[in-house]
Amino acid sequence: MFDPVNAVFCVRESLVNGGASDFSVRSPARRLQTDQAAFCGPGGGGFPSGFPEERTFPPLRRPPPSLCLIMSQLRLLPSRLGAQASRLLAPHDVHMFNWRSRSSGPPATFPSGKRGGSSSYMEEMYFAWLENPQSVHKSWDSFFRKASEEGACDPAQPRFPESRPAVSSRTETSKLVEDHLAVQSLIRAYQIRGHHVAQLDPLGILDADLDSFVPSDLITTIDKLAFYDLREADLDKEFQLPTTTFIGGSEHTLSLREIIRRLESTYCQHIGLEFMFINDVEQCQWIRQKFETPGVMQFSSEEKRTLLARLVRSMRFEDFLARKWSSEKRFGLEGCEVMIPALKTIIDKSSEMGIENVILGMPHRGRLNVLANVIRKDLEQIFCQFDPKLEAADEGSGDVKYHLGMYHERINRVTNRNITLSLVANPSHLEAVDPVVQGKTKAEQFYRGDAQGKKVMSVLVHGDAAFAGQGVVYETFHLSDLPSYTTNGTVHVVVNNQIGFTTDPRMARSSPYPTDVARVVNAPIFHVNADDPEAVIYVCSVAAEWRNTFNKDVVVDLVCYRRRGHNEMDEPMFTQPLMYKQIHRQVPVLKKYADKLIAEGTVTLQEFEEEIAKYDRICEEAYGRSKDKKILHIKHWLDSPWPGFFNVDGEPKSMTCPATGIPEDVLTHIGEVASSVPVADFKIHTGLSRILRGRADMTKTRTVDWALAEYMAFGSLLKEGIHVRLSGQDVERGTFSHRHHVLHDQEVDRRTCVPMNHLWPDQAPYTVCNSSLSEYGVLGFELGYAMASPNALVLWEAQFGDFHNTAQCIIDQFISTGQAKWVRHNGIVLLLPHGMEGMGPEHSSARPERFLQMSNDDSDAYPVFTEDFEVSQLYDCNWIVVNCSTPASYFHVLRRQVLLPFRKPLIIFTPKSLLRHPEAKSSFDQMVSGTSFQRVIPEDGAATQAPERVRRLIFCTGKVYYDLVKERSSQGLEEQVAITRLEQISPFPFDLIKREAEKYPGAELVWCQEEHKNMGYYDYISPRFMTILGRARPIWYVGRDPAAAPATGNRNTHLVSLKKFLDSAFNLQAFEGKTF
Ligand SMILES: Cc1ncc(C[n+]2csc(CCOP(=O)(O)OP(=O)(O)O)c2C)c(N)n1
Ligand SMILES: [Mg+2]
Repeated sequence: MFDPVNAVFCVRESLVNGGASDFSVRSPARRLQTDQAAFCGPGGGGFPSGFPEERTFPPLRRPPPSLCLIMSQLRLLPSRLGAQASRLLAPHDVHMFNWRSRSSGPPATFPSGKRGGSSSYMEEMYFAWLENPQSVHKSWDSFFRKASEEGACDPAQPRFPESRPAVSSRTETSKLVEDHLAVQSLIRAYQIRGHHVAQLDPLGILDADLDSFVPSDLITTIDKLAFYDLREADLDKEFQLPTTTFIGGSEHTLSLREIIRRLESTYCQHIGLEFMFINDVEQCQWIRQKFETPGVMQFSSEEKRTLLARLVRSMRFEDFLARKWSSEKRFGLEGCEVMIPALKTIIDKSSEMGIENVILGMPHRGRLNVLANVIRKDLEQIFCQFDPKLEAADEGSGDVKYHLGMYHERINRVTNRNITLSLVANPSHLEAVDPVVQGKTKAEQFYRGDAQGKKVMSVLVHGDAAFAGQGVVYETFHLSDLPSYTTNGTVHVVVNNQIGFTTDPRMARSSPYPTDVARVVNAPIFHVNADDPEAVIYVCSVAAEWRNTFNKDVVVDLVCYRRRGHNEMDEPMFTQPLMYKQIHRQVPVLKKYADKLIAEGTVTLQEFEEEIAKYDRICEEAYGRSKDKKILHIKHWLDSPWPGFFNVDGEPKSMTCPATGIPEDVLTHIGEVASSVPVADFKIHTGLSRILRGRADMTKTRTVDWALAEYMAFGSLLKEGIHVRLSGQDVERGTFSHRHHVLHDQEVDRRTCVPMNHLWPDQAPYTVCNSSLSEYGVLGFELGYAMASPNALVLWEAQFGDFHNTAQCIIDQFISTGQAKWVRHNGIVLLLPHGMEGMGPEHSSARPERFLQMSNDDSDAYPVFTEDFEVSQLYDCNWIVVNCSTPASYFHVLRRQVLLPFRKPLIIFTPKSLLRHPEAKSSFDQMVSGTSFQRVIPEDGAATQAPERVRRLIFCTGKVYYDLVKERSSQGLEEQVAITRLEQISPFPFDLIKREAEKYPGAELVWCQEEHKNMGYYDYISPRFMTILGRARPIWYVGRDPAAAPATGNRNTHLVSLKKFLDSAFNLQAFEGKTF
């Protein structure tokens, strides 16, 4: 059945949107021109020639002139609404326009038969009516009947009568249409802009959107009706409701008065909805239905009592801590106590919808409360954290209590289903944990085969200032819909206490709301006044339902306040005097809600008091037990346990460094697959065919280059059931076009093949994924991914090594320190292309000095060389730093990473020119069973024949080795100068360095590096050499002079400085007479 009011709305919308109505299937810009001509232009127009639909479009028929007139009036409406209306409508409409022009068909909610072409809609209905007046809605019937009588038109007549209809009836008809149109746009105005006037601030002093401007198209006073050319007298007229609203419930018409009342109550009370920018009409409809339908926010008394009980816990927990430890920092939740029931609702609803595992990330505010009342960590363990006398039982330096993580499996009491909750430990650095949580969530989904995110989901809690201010939030949002990074939707909860430490939101952000960043991914944003617990709970329930229906992000903005200072020691009146005067007057939400429930008879005062007493008792008892504790176990705060990986005491099951070589037939098989296209009818680029032929040749001759060595490391681990994931910018091909892990069919669009996944039928899966152009977000993500399981090799590759510094926070706060702070192992691998190759100050240095400076092995302690020195050194270190000089070395260190009985982050400085260097090849002999990673590769040439006659022993690492060898050969110094490579720089191979130095007792010891002296490795190796040599022999420096920039931008300068330090390296008189 057609519906005239909606038809009018369609026409109106198409005009306002520049033709881009929700249900158009044609190019909107064109439609505006062509359809107008078709209706009213002198020759009937139609589509311009060449327009694809030209051939199929039916011959033009004309509606009667009275309808033509109405339609042309409708087109003029935006200009009549005035510039202000156009301005207000513009941003959204432009959005719609863009979307529609890309759309391929009408959205499901509007069947094309019903809503086919918007601006010709009235015309379509007219012809439908002509054919059968019963086929259209009765209002259309009477409308056309009247118009026909007035216009006395007969569409079968080719000529229209000259006479115009009577002015008065024409005006009446136009007015009817215009009033309906006005009501449509009024409804739409509320849907788009109602949130601007919603009462979101519990304090009633700030507008949540930082703007007191009231949109002129919201009926906040009766005179605003004039905006729509409506009058007070129209308030009691009935209007047809469009299908784009649900305010009518089962009613199809409502009086204007009731329409406004219902819109006000949906959009302008304690909930402010931002969703009309979403490009998917079905999703918009879903939200409209959830919030507009009358009576949706009704709670049973059982639900209200549960909510009250949860508020009691939230509030009394903070009160208890405040009573017991009044001068301790805890970043209490007071002012946003509702966050606890809010999170619990999200979890309950998600559990109801099938979620079994929720991974949370959150900052300081209210964290202890979440641990106690959401994750349900034992209260006594929380209270122990307040006892300064307790001794730490675990290794590591630990962390403050409001950064620790947690993992808990339990029964969800509402749904009676199992649920696993984990809160990821995080540093003080706000929002840094966001991508880490997403990575862990993705991994958990991957291991469970939960590709759609139906079992595992993430929840991120944010502060208002941090959410708006920290760029990593944006980076994380941009991962949310990428196939290899999506977690299929996250529920974001913002604790919007309208302050960031001492900074007012008006100084902290330029966007109206702190949540605007979420708009980039079309996430709906639900603002809610945190002093209305029922509104909060409803919003959270819808948010969880949204996530689990559409698998997209959603934001809940809890607009609240902060009752105390930034922490419990702070005086907020210094900087926010007026705000805090109001806060001191503010009745706590628990009291307000309890009063309400008592007044309405849902609970009695006595029941309420008993609930409080019960929880206070629970706290007191736990406090009593906590006082008996003598030892603090950080292991109790682990967010990602790895069952079965360690022994029952949490120690490695062995302390051996396994051999990393593999059988030759495995090497050969991987080499063959790496040089093939394992699927039929797949045409690869000819250049790539050449590369694959090269790999085949290498395999036949039992050699590998860098890329093939990497292939063999990954492939062999996959064979052993180890999942491998390589992520980073352009990693699939490799920045230097050497890897080619994804083959692209040259003739079929988007047809690809990953030969690594065709190695063995029962192998583990390999994921290689080009990331978004982010380092902070993506490295954080991969770190989180690596956190989920020890049985995976997870690698992040920087495009060039120096780009890692935009992810410095992840490196400093998580990777280098994670285990010390949170007793959590992580085996992430960073591949950082590094090397001075005349490419300028950027792209040259991966800044090895920074990683080495953060290595925790003691430069001054002479080590005890136990039998397991190599492995125990690895166990004790905070990370491993290597610079491999051969493909075999790279192969072994990758394999060792997974075969070790514990996990440590591994930093690998990877080469650029060595990728194709003819000398940088390894033989299968260096990779077969029985071989293993060599931390140091000693000199094996002529110098070893008579070591006592060697004049100089040069130690180096990485690519400079090849420059040194070439120079030595050109100077014919092979017998006088030995060259030894450090493949593992940290932990420092004291034992092997000692052995090497002792092998050449008469040699001068030189450290040679291509980096500038204040960079690279020198500052790290120098004191360690001193320690191991007992300060008896100097270690001389050869390399580039100190500098501010890591490399010169001038190629000639680069070559001159290279020559200069190579000359010094082989000038055997260079250090004569010098003291150290
Ligand atoms: C990246 C980063 N910069 C600065 C800080 C210092 N800092 C700690 S809390 C805070 C204010 C946070 O405000 P908001 O995000 O609104 O959270 P709230 O404390 O209000 O809950 C600041 C600036 C930090 N922890 N992290
Ligand atoms: Mg804040």
